[in-house]
Amino acid sequence: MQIQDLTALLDKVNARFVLLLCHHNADPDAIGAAFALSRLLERLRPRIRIEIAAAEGPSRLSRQLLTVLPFKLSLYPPIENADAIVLLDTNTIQQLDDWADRVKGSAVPIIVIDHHASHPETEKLATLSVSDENASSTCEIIYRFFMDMNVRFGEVEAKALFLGIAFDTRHFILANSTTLKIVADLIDAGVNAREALALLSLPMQTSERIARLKASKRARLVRVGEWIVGFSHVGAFQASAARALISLGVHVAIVVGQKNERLKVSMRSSQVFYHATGFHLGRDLAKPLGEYLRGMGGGHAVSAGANGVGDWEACFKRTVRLIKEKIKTG
Ligand SMILES: [Mn+2]
Repeated sequence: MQIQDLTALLDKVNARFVLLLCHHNADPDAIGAAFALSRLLERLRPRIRIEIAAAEGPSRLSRQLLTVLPFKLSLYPPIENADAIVLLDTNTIQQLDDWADRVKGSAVPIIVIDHHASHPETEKLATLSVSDENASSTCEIIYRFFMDMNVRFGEVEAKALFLGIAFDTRHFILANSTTLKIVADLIDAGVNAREALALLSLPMQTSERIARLKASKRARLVRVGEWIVGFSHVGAFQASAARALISLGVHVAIVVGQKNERLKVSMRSSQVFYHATGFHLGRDLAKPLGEYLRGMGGGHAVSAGANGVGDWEACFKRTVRLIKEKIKTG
């Protein structure tokens, strides 16, 4: 599908009201793409009224972007009144939560614009669809629509597209040269990249900062061969505190939260540690530690958690033993 197919379809059904829907907890890509598309359609078909909505509202991060993008999401979109419905960044209709059945039951054309592998059920429902897996983001597809129609975007549309691309490529780590050329064009259109990227991180709450600082102040360090294991305890934000210890320089961080007898343990390790030792936090530490604490544990290679009963001193000793045993025999 191309943008011309979309406008032709809107003309065919004589559309006067078009609804743009984003998936639940809409991320910056969905929000940016919906806003930029609404601006493009306004230029191409000025008489069409457009509303944008996100199932269950936008994500916390997207809410921050909405403070700089000049549009409002409709809280109760009149789905039944739409002459056409466009789904953005939405792979399956279930991602529309409570609105899914109403959209499914609608007799009007449904247009899907997405960059994930297309889902058969969604394809069946769609009158028109793009599911371009080569695109970094839905925003990249919308950028191409602007190019295809020879419509130059303003600074604010460029910013919306930039934010969506930056978010979906994890700040361009996943971007290829095509995407980076688009990004350069958006910056040429007036986007201040540094200011825009700052919008993509949420300010840390004071309580979280204090938890991280306390955890580092209380940290006990143990050397296991060439590796540094950091152990600490804090009342809240254990996972964040463990990440903080890793960024300070430990290879393995274990942060315990204790409430009466109950223990909650968050663990993180550095990639370097995992690749050199093969020590899998979920399998080799969280699981046996959870059993030792008469609770449960598990997780991924460099990020895991456990809970149970006991005290943090015992937990500390056990952890060091588990790491020593495994690294020696492994
Ligand atoms: Mn996306």
